[in-house]
This record gives sequence, C-alpha cells and structure tokens, in this order.
Amino acid sequence: MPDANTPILHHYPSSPFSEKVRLAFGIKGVHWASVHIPMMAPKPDLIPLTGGYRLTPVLQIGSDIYCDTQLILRELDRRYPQVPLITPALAGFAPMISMWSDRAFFQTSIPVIFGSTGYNLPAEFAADREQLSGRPFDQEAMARAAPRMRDQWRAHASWVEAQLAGTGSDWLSGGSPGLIDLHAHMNFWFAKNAHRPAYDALIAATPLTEAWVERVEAIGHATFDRLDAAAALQLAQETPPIPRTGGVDPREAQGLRAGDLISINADDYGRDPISGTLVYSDVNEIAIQRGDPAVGEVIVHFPRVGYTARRT
Ligand SMILES: N[C@@H](CCC(=O)N[C@@H](CS)C(=O)NCC(=O)O)C(=O)O
Repeated sequence: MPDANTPILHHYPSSPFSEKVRLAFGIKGVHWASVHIPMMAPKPDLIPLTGGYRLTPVLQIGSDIYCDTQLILRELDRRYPQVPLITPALAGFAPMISMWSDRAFFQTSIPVIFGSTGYNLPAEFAADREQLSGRPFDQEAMARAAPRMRDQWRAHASWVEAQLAGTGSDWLSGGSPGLIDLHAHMNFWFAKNAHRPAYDALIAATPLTEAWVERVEAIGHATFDRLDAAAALQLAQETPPIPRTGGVDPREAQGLRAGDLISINADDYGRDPISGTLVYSDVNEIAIQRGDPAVGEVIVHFPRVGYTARRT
C-alpha cells in the first residue's frame, strides 16, 4: 500500500497523454503507483475521485486529485524539484508547447492514425469518443481526410526537426530532457505505438526527430508498483484533505472567493462540469473540495488555461 505522498497515476498503457507523465517520473527518478483505468466510460473507480472528470490520466497524491497533464506536470515539478522539468530560460515557453501538442498536433494525429488502413476500432470506442467530443467519430471520413492530415502532420514534425537541427542539442528543453520534450514527444509516441506503418512512413523525412524519439523513449518510466483502484480510493478516504497554502488569488478575474460553490469544465472535449467549494487558486491552478462516500473529502485541482470556472 503506498503512503499519502506516493504519486498514483490513474491511466491505461496505450494513452498518449499518460505517456508524458510516465516519462516525467522517468526523468525525475520518482517511484510511483499505477492504477489502470478503462479507456472509455464508464469509469466507476475514477469518477468518485474526480467528481465527473473522465479524461486520462489523473494523478492522485493522498486526497489531492490533479486533472490534466498540463497541471500534473507542473505539480510534479513543484513536489520533486531536484530534477526540474522546466529551467528558468524556458519557464514561459515550455508550458506553451502543450497548447500546440495537445490541441493542434493531437487533432491532426487522430485522423492520421485512425484513418490509416488496418485500424479496426470497436463500435463502442467510436460511440464513446463521439460522446466525449460532441462530434462524429467517423473512421471512413478520417480515412478520406488522412492524406491531407498527413501533410499537416509532416509539417508539425518539421518544426521539431528544425529545432533539433538549429540547436544541435539532443533535447528540445536544452541540455537535458524536460517539459518541452514530454509535450512534443506525445504525438510521435501515439503514432508509433498505435500505427507503426503510418509512423514509419511519416518519420522517415525527419531523421533527427526519429533519433530524438528513441532518446526520449530510453528515459523509461522509473519504478512503479501496480495498485488496485479500491486501494487508491481507500487511501483517499483515509487522508484528510489539506488545501494548499496561499488560499484563493485575491486578483481572481471573476471575483471568485474562498468558499464559493463553483463548477469547472474543460473547454475542448470531455466538458462534464465538476462542482465543489473553491479552496485554492492562483493564475495557473484552481482547486475545489468535494466529497463522495467512496473517497471522503478530496481536493480536485485543474489548470486555468483550457478550463472554465463559474459560480453555481
Ligand atoms: N487535456 C487533457 C487531455 C487528456 C486526453 O485527451 N486523454 C485521452 C487519452 S490519452 C482521453 O482522455 N481519452 C478518453 C478517455 O480516456 O476516456 C490532458 O492534458 O490531460
């Protein structure tokens, strides 16, 4: 059984967003616990922790629940600063990269991968992703769009290639691997693991990037133990929630205050609102406290960019 300080990652092996976090543990050499969650709804052991957020991955530390890789990676840097993911020279640019990797590049990768021949998706997976995005998940349409999307994918890859060529560095983050590498690597890992022929055809034009992908993979995932979801829920139940010191940002743009009942939702997909009492905020993070019989009181944390908070 891990203790209340052990990072517990709720994820599944083929999840590209989760790969960022697994590699972050590798860079930092932090031991973690691994809870496997389903790759589609329902997620009965995750929802009691998050209050409705269903995306993958989620990081749990005791009764603190961190949603979205943008915030999860920021939190890992705060808790394990010995090997930082962000250096002062890239303090602003590094987090910006997630908006490119997670949105524009990721939305290009989906039709490139799922529209490639030989990719058979179960009907319930397509139905789940339609529900998630509110848009059709039409594999035939993706197959028609795939050639045009490959044009775009190659162009995204060319930016990584240009950066590696321009700096002559092994890493996008500078002298050692860091946050930019983790965000940028995700779509290459996704394509490579989900559809190897499509990846091989695309990556051939960017040899520095191909070698960099292998370097990032070689970082590995540090050491971890598998954990039952029930044990993770029990740990949350047994750990009293303690809001982060600092309270609520006095400059909250909407004038939100500590104790306000609010709801938070992602603004791209998986927009289910999560409700609770505002207990902490700063310019990059907002956290609510909420309870569930399965986990007791927990604090659920979200990033600010890409999320909407409103009083209920
Ligand atoms: N903005 C989120 C996006 C996460 C995301 O899209 N994850 C995918 C899996 S890699 C997902 O949740 N798919 C639906 C699911 O797992 O239920 C983040 O950065 O964590």
